[in-house]
Amino acid sequence: MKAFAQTYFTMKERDALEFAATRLDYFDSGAKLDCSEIGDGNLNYVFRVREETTGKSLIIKQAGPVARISDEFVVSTDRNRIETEALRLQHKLAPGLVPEVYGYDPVLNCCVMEDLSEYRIMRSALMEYRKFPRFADDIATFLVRTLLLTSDVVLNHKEKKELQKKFVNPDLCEITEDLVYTEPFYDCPRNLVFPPVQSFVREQIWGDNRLQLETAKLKFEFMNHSQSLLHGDLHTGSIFVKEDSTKVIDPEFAFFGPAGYDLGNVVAHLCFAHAHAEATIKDAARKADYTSWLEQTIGDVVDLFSMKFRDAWAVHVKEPVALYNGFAEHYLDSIVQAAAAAAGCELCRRIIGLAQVKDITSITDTDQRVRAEKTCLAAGKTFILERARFRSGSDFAGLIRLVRTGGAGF
Ligand code: SR1
Ligand code: MG
Repeated sequence: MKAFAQTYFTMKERDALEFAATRLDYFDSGAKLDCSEIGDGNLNYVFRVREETTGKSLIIKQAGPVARISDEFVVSTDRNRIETEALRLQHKLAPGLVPEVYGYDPVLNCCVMEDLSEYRIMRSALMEYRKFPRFADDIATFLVRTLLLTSDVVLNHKEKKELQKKFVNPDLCEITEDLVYTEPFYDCPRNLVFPPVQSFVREQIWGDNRLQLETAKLKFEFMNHSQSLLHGDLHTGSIFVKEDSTKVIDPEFAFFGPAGYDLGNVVAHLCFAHAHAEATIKDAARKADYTSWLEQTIGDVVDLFSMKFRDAWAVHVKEPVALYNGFAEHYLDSIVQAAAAAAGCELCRRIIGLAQVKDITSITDTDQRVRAEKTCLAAGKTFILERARFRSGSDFAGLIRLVRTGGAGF
């Protein structure tokens, strides 16, 4: 890619268009292009540049110096380099499951990549009660390949440490340490608690020292367990879906952390979709059908992850001590338990903390929203406190069923 600017500036639509027209060898010279900013995430600017006549298009994603959600978050624009490198590596490890990167500009901190306009953001599609039959299998493949193949049980230990250097991501890790592991578990001024659940939160979450202690342990686990290269923010807004295809986007939070974190995030956001469906589908049969599909999908994601993980272990793990009898099971069990804990923290933080999810905030009926929020918090708390008992897909799906029917003791 040719250099565009000597110094960084945040692009507007016309700049992104000029960048695409003059600095990329993607469109024919003289092509009539249009550009729109389509980003709806918390952090970055996303431009789609399209040639009207041919329909050829691409995406330019630029990191701004502060987060879009709030300029309280001053975040290094180097996160775009991290995202680009993560996408390139994930593309190699899990072909077909991430967009193709066309280029990266180190001055403007922007990444040029494949446009996935024919896909939908999974969160919005789930909020319209769509089903995606390939999803569980695809995401399990993505998780196993990106997590196992970047870990010390597969990589040469020095190569892994070299790789780790590229993914030191202090600013975005700090966001997770604060927003996921710290603020939701005390009465932090930055929290956004829906007033009708305030007393429940105060009693069940902030008033529970046992829960706080476990979240402290999990925070240090997140910071100190450099097991695998994580996506780091694998919610349903970071996943594009079609009936027959899945693409994972947005790995700017990538760093070496505990492998269960990504799996737990996927589970948590399927739980939000479940809570949304429970609250908003009026017809009982339709509701039962869709929530059962989500429960089945939660279970399948976990079970397919475990199955594919064991298969990939047999092929890729060469480290002699990892081949001792019983070690593979110990390793996998601890990832699944960590996933339960991560799902729990994510469920609590999206209800209590600053960065919330539309699945819940869009519920207009107050009683239904209160019920949805309490369900997520109750499930989240159980995932954290009882993480050691979560092993199979049915353990995960079973908790959601139990909490929904009021059988979890809250
Ligand atoms: C300040 S960023 C808030 C949240 O948005 C991102 O997608 C991450 O989930 C982060 O926690
Ligand atoms: Mg993101």
